[in-house]
This record gives sequence, structure tokens and C-alpha cells, in this order.
Amino acid sequence: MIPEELIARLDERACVVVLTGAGISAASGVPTFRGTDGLWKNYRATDLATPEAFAQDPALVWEWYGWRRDLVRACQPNPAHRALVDLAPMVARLAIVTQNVDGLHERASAEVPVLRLHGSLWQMRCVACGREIENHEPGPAPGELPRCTSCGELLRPSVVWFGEALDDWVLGQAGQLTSEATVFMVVGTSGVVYPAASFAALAAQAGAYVVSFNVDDGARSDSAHDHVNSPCEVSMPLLVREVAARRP
Ligand code: BV8
Ligand code: ZN
Repeated sequence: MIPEELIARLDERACVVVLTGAGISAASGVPTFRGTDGLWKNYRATDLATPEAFAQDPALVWEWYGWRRDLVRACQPNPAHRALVDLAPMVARLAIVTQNVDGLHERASAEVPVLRLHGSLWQMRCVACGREIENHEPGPAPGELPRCTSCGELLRPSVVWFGEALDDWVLGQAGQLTSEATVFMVVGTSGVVYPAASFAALAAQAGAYVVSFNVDDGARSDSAHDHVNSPCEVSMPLLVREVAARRP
């Protein structure tokens, strides 16, 4: 199930970038965006994850984020998150570039560098003064609107909504790591959202070996040299066992 080429390339000199999406957190119980479980009260994420939706009905958008925060807070990293932590010391460098905002990679390990392309459920930002705060408290409860303690204005989730630009520094770092990668793994993403979906092609152009891991063959990355059609909570630990078995 694990391509021989991937196992051979994950040697001590390998520079690895892992692009992850909602599929890596599925086994933790976090709903994906476009799968059957991707809805909330019959809203699609693309309806709610926009500045327009927040401007129009901040209470509705905060209710969705409060529901997600409370759900994710009870979730644990799964064997796929932990396999990446186990793989990191076996190669020269491993960085995770995630589209996820659930914080499960960071909870799996504080050692492995994680670049969050789309922000975090656990950060809030003031719409007026821009103050960022970390907040892991329950909620906000339906109807509750969090306020900035500095200026009293509304706080928003500190995530990147559709139509919003990604953070320049994060984007630059992700591009730099991708251009230096010898192995680029695409794990649990439908590859629909840009610019995140553009990194696999950048890696392939830079000469990296690209492999995608997804339960859906249709999500095979166009730039992938190989594709592993299996739940990543199974294939990731298997990959680490295979790499370890090749080591003296
Ligand atoms: C920008 C944060 C410009 C919020 C998110 C038309 C064409 C191309 C692009 C566009 C277009 N129209 C608009 C755009 C741009 C737009 C975009 O890409 N839209 C898409 C919908 C077409 N992009 C943007 O707007 C971005 N910004 O372009 O800015 C700009 C520049 C300068 C100045 C101003 C503006 C911003 C995009 C960021 C959006 N924010 N999240 C939040 O989370 O609340 S995106 C959201 O989708 C999540 O981050 C999520 O991670 C991400 C991607 O989805 P996936 O992670 O892939 O999840 P999905 O459910 O889709 O797939 C899960 C996969 O896992 C599936 O394939 C499934 O088979 C697989 N799976 C399931 N279980 C398992 C598994 N695999 C393995 N094992 C399992 N067990
Ligand atoms: Zn403020």
C-alpha cells in the first residue's frame, strides 16, 4: 500500500513538507468541509466562512464557530497526527503546512513546526484595533458576541475566510519550504481551496517527489507521482513503521 519510492526517499537527508486538510482530523471526530458531515444547520462552510456573512450576521457566524470550538475541544489528535510527529526525527527536516484551524497538529506535538495557512479556532481578533487574543474557553454561546477588552469592539474568529488574503509571512514560509522539499505529502485534502492547493504543483516543479493520501481517488493531486487510497489514520502509521524497518 505504501509506495516503495516514498519509503526509499524518506531517508535521513529528506526534507519533507506535509500539506494537510480536514481529512487528517476526520478520525478525531472533526467534520470535514465537503464530506457528507460537512454541514451545520444546513449551512455550507463556504456560506458562513466569509467576511460578508460575518458583517451580515455576526451572531450566526459566532454560533457556528462556538459549536466548532466546543466540538473540537473534546477531540484528540489521532494516529495520523501522531505518525507525523514520529516521522519528524527520522528525516533531516519535516514541516507541516495545514489548512486546518482545529489545532490538533499543535496538540500532537509542540516540537514539529506547523504553518497554519488559514488561522486558528483558538485565536480571536478585534475588528477595530486588530488585537489578537488566544482563547480556549467554552463557546461563545449562541447569541453571545465576544468583545475586545482593549477597545470594546467586536472580536472575530482569527481565521482566513473565503475572499480574504492569507498572511504574507505564512504564505512566504510555506512557499520557501515547499521549494526546498525533496518529499511533499498531501494528506486528507480535496485540493479545492487556493492558494493551499497550489503548493503540490510548486513542489513537483522544484523536483520533489509528491504523494497524496486520501480515501477518495478523485482527490488524487494532479501533481502527485503516487497516490495512497486509504484512511490516513491507517496509512500514516504504516508508513512510519515501513521507514523505521529500513533503518539500521
Ligand atoms: C484568497 C478557514 C485572494 C475558515 C478556510 C475559483 C477558482 C479558484 C479559486 C477561487 C475561485 N473562487 C474563489 C477562489 C479563491 C478561494 C477558493 O479557493 N475558493 C474555493 C472554494 C474554490 N480562496 C480564497 O478565498 C482564499 N483567499 O484567494 O484570497 C486575495 C488575495 C489578496 C487580497 C484579497 C484576497 C482563502 C481560502 C481560505 C478559506 N478558509 N478555512 C474555517 O475553517 O472556518 S478553507 C477550508 O477549506 C478549511 O481550511 C479546509 O481545510 C479547507 C480545504 O478543505 P479540505 O481541508 O480539503 O477539506 P475538505 O472537506 O474539502 O476535504 C477533506 C478531504 O479529506 C476529502 O478529499 C476527503 O476525501 C478526505 N478524507 C476524509 N477522511 C479521510 C480523508 N483522507 C484520508 N483519510 C481520511 N480518514
Ligand atoms: Zn479592540
